[in-house]
Amino acid sequence: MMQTMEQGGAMLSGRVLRTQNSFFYVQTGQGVIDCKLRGRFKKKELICPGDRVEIQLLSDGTGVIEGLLERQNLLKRPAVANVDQVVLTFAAAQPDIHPLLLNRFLVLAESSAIPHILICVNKIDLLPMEDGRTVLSDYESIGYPVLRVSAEKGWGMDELRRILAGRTTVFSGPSGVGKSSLLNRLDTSFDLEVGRVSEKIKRGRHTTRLARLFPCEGGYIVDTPGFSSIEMTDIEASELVHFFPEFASHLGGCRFTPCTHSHEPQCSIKEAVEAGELFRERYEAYLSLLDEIETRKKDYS
Ligand SMILES: Nc1nc2c(ncn2[C@@H]2O[C@H](COP(=O)(O)OP(=O)(O)OP(=O)(O)O)[C@@H](O)[C@H]2O)c(=O)[nH]1
Ligand SMILES: [Mg+2]
Ligand SMILES: [Zn+2]
Repeated sequence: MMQTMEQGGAMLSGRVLRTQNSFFYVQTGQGVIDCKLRGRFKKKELICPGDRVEIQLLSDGTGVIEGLLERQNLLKRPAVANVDQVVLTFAAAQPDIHPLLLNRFLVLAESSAIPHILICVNKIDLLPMEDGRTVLSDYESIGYPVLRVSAEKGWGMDELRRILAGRTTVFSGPSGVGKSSLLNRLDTSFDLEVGRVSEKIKRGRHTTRLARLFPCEGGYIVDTPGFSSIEMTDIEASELVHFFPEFASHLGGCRFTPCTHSHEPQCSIKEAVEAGELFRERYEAYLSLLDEIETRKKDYS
């Protein structure tokens, strides 16, 4: 028994940086090791970037993933495990910010139990100075930190670096907003491919294809492919309101229970919107997403 155990190489723990076909690139204390999966994993578990794993080192320098450590959380689109913070990246222009899309990304991050959610507005160089300072200030007032940066000019990079220190940070957002450009600006050795925004439709070209972790500032930053839409597939209508954190203090006073805060009279959420205590753009996003979830339910029943 002892002998068979000793035949295997050393066990190491590490972090999955990226996956490609059946290979997993794992950062360990001994560098990045190309790993395959032990057969028993193949069906049951899907290992994704960000996962913490145990690997066995083989004599040829490659490894085999033997164990998957428990996840703190999982961001679903794109799949990244053990995320400390999400930086939802949008562009001040080219492409313009679509409030509903921004809110979809916010709800997705809230529903994935990511501890810190920030908004980053890139391409601030495309706006007149005064507008640049206030873009998305409404979101700041409800508690989401907003960073206003320019990858092209290098503006805001020191602040970004401070935020990244020691954490695993996912940059997500639509295609063409400059996620890869920002990462390149933080560390030129990443040398990530950057795409042009189409002149005609003002959209990105989906240049980045896979989520990938890069060591940075004592933590990791994750470049991800841009999404033009995110479906609310795993969210129930009744829980949606809880993913709008600033609505919480206005809950509990509705006449009807349950209340969907849409068509019901004497609804404390609607009253707060009318009184200007809740921001209408957020409430409208809530209604759109609620409608989408309810329609989806009808489709399947
Ligand atoms: N004016 C301006 N353009 C920028 C800035 N940052 C990025 N760009 C341009 O925006 C375009 C898209 O940049 P990418 O970094 O490929 O965008 P992305 O978010 O990684 O896009 P996907 O990988 O497709 O999701 C490129 O033409 C960049 O040069 C900026 O700060 N200012
Ligand atoms: Mg990219
Ligand atoms: Zn209500």
